[in-house]
Amino acid sequence: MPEAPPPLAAEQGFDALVIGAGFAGLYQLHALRDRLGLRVRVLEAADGVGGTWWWNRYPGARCDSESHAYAFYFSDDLLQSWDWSERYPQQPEILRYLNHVADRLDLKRDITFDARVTSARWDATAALWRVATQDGRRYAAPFLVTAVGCLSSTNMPDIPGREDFAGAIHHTGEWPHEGVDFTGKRVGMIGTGSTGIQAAPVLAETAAHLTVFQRTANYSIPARNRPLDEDFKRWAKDHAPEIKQAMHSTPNGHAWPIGERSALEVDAAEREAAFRAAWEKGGLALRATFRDILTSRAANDTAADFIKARIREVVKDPATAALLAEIDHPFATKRPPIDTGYFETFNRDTVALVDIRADPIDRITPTGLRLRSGAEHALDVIVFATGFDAMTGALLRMDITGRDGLALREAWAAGPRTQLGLQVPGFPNLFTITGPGSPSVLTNMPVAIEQHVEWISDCIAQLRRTGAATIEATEQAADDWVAHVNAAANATLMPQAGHSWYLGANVPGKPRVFMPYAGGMARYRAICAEVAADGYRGFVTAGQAAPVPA
Ligand code: NA7
Repeated sequence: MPEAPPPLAAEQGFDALVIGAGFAGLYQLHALRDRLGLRVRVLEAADGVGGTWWWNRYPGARCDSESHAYAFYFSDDLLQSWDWSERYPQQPEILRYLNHVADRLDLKRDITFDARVTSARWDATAALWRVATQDGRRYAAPFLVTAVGCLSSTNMPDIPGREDFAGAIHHTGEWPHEGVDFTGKRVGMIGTGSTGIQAAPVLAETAAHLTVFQRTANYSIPARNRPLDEDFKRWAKDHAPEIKQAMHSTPNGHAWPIGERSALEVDAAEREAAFRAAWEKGGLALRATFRDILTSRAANDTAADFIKARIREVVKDPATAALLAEIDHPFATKRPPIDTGYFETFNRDTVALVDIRADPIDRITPTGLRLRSGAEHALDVIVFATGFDAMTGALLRMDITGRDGLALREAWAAGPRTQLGLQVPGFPNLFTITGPGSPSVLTNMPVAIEQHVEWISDCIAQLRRTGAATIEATEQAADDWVAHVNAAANATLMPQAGHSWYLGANVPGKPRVFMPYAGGMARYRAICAEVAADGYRGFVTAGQAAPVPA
């Protein structure tokens, strides 16, 4: 006879449940607990805080936002009590920062670690979300906030033969905590997105040989990373209010403005000088050199041609250079990587580039990878830098069910539908931080996260003041917002990158819908504020909870 399953622990009740303890979950816990006085529990799958930065420990993992901007700005104490060491922070430093935040705000006592959420169901009678975790524990609360990140559900391509491989296979997004020793190993890396572009130079330093398997050639701009000097650190602390103000005024939440001129209104020499200056300075600001790089194909071509010329200049072998520079989409229409020595890496004798667009991977064999042509690549380790089931993957794998048994998977069968990326019709009191339909991945993430956390917290505070039990986005509002998100994307060149994860195109079978809001963070912030000021237009409130004094 099969053994009886262990009895489920008694359900624990809270005012709000938050899923995830990265940037978003930590701030959401602080905002609801310490400002609103709610009883909050955070459920986190990992055994520590950090979210994305807990999982992504691959060699070279680094943030593409500048460190002084990649931080919480809601608390002067946090800003003044932390020093970043480099222009672009490495993963271990960001993880230390998030632990510093959690300790400074005394957050860990309200986080349950090793608690992967496996289901969340709306109980309409009790007006409660009932949430279960993998270990069989159960929780309930009127409000459920997902803080699961946009890039947290790994995309592992279904290449046959994985189980036959005699060596080791690792995905960059689930990297072993003890690290991987590549010394003397023949390494194959699949994927040339931001991750592969960061990892390749570091892998090449220790591996006996590195083969990069490229399906789509990619632009990349030098990061020009460097240690920060004391003067800069002091300046950033002293000017925190101005930096915050600047980040809030730009479309992408970075502190630099978008150029006012068109790339086409200056002559070739002036344009070249502007691109050259941005290239030498390093970082993502190159795409802001001129105002129309993301909106005019002709303007974009000038930036694309500039970068392709740099690739051909750096890479010595003409065939390799041609393959790296044969980029099929406009610049910055896929997430533009920044790098430390990526193209230079291909000048090493021990590094090879293989074009798997022309000759796709057929299967993994016991000794390596075989391509469709029959070519064999002998490998000891395969690194999948193949990205994520972005924006919706982590939400859909949690088995969320709303009103009348509606599964989120069903509601989003044709692609995500949200009001402002914050709520989904049919799912009362569920809030999705940096959800699809919000600017999220098109911005400097902490800026987007702070705005969402504050909007959600204000909304919950307002409900408690009025005594309403639930809030839910209307179908009409979601339809209107999806139309607006599409229009905003179509006003840019971004939908032209047909294989980008912004469109869900990297995951076989995923609906092709442009998911993030491309209308800009500043405009989005204004829309969200207007919606709230207009009595939460596009949402309905219902029911009667006991009003709570403000
Ligand atoms: P990305 O940007 O999605 O890049 C994944 C890479 O892996 C990209 O080059 C893909 O090629 C390639 N890929 C994906 N699936 C396959 C298969 N089946 N075969 C071959 N190659 C494949 O993920 P990253 O982790 O680099 O970056 C994610 C974000 O994290 C990044 O944008 C930052 O915001 C941080 P493709 O282009 O699809 O042809």
